[in-house]
Order: sequence, then C-alpha cells, then structure tokens
Amino acid sequence: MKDIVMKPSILVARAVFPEVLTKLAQHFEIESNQADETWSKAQLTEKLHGKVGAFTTGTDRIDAEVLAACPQLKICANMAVGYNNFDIAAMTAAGVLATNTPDVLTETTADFGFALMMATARRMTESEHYLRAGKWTKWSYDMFAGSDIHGATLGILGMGRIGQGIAKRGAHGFGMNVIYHNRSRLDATSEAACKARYVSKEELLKTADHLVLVLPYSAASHHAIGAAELAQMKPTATLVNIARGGIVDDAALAAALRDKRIAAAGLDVFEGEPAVHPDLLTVPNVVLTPHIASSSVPTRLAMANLAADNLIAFFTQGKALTPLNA
Ligand code: 8YV
Repeated sequence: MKDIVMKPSILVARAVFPEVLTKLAQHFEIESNQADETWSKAQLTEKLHGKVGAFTTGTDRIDAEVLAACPQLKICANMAVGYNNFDIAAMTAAGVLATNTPDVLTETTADFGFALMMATARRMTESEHYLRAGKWTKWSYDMFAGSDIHGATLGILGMGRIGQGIAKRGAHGFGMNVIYHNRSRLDATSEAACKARYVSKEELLKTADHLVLVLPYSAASHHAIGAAELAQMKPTATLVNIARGGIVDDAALAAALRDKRIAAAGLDVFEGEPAVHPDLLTVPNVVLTPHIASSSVPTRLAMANLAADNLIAFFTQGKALTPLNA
C-alpha cells in the first residue's frame, strides 16, 4: 500500500494572486483568505493554530502572544520588504523563521517615491481637485506655482536600496544635488553611483528642497520627523514619506502644512493606517495615497512569488531564500 504523505499545513492570511495560491497548493494544505476579511489578532491566532507556516503581509502582527498560542509554527513569510509587523526577537526565541521580500520591489518603489515627490512639488492633486470642482475659469501667472525638481537639492533619510534608487533617479535623470543621512555611511563606490553626499540629519533637514523618507520603522525612528524637525526645514521644502507611518508625527505635520511652515507633503503611509489623521484630510497642500508605493502588477506578483518561494524552499530544502533571522 502507498504511504499517504501529508502536506504541511499553512495559512495565507490575506487575499493573494490566484496563481500564487495554485503554486502553494502543490506543496501545502492551505487555509486562505481570498475574501480578504480583516481578522482581529484573536482571529489570526485562531487561524494560525496548528499551522506550520504562514504567508503574511505587513498588516499581520506576529508577536510573542501569537507565537505562544501557535507552537507548531516554523516560518512566517512576509510579502513585504519591511517587517515591523514581526517581533523578530520573539520569533527567534520561539524558533520561528521570518522572511521578507527585498530587491524585487526596489525600482518600483523608487519610481513611486519619485513620482510622489514630483506630484507634491508641482501640486498635481491639489490642482486636479480645483479643476474637478469647476473652479478653473481663467489662466493666471501664479496658478498652482510649485517648486522645481530639476537642479534642486534632494535629501534622503534612510539610504538603503530604495533610497539609493531614488537618489540615482534624482542625480542622473534630473540633475539634482543629492544629500543623505543614514545610520551608517555608504561606501565610496555606492556614494559615487548615487552622486550622493553624506550629511548630518540636521544639515539634511536644513538644506533639502525635497526630503524623502525611506528608513525602516523601529522604536528608534518613531516620530523621527516631528515638530522640531519640521521647524528646521525650509519653508519652501516638501516632505515625502514612503517608508512607514509612525516615522512622521502626522499631527505635527498637518499643523506645519496648515501654517505653511513647509510648502507641501506627499504621504503614502500613515500612523495607524488605514486610518488617516483627520487634520491631514483638511489641509490642501498634501498628496495622499493609500500605501501603494510597491503596487505595480509585476512587482506585487514578484513579491507574492518570493514570499511563496520562501515557504516552499524552507519546507522542501530546509532553507529559505531571504531569511531575516536564520
Ligand atoms: C507592502 C511595503 O505593500 O514592502 C513593504 O515594506 O510597505 C509594501 O510594499 C505592504 O507592506 C504589504 O505587505
């Protein structure tokens, strides 16, 4: 008689491309969430119970409490490069591998960061709302006059892969003067490739015409841009956040925008998203997008495939492709 080999049981916590589910189904018994229901922590914990693996996204929090209730769990594969939804220390202590999806989203996310910076500086959504509201009745010399991108000083806070992608676009495509601040300085070859100059955070804030945030979220970067930092920026400067909500103090930013202490902001991420600080919704000089920087079809598919391949490689070869705590 043939042995029946049980496939490992995994949870796919959010809706995902059907072809990725089909691929996973060749290797695993799957409980999925194609209805994309929003689960509470208790529901996520209940669904995870008895599973050996999980396909997660940035909205699924895996912490000590969840881990304690799911002792069978061996791996959580995040479909995101950021992993602040994971308590890595707790996962390591519980012997649970964490993986993320680096590299595959770098260029798409850098494209979006650049686009958001341009939309912010050139007041694209503000002027579109004006047009849609039927307020455009005549040309005027200063109508929605914004600031230039070409030749301006691009400041980048957090110079990882995505930060470097934005720097290259600015330096090589738009003749921008690029400055950056990061926990550690890049090597000379990487700096030369981005034509970027390392400066202190203070100089970055004071000098940048357009400041783009691309740093990971942690306790150390919580409210890295608050009232004090905004006060150091030029009144003509713009601020773009494609990193994580919580890096910017949204209430302080809304006040700075309202009082024109900086010219404008572009935000793809928010503290407590999908809720958005109500004050941000009342100021006109901010471009708001719903956390879509990595969202091109090919890139989201590549991210989903990499997360799936991490699960498959771990269970078939004993080694994930992009581990965080191996
Ligand atoms: C994801 C992101 O869309 O990769 C990241 O870190 O922020 C986005 O690309 C989001 O986290 C969903 O998992």
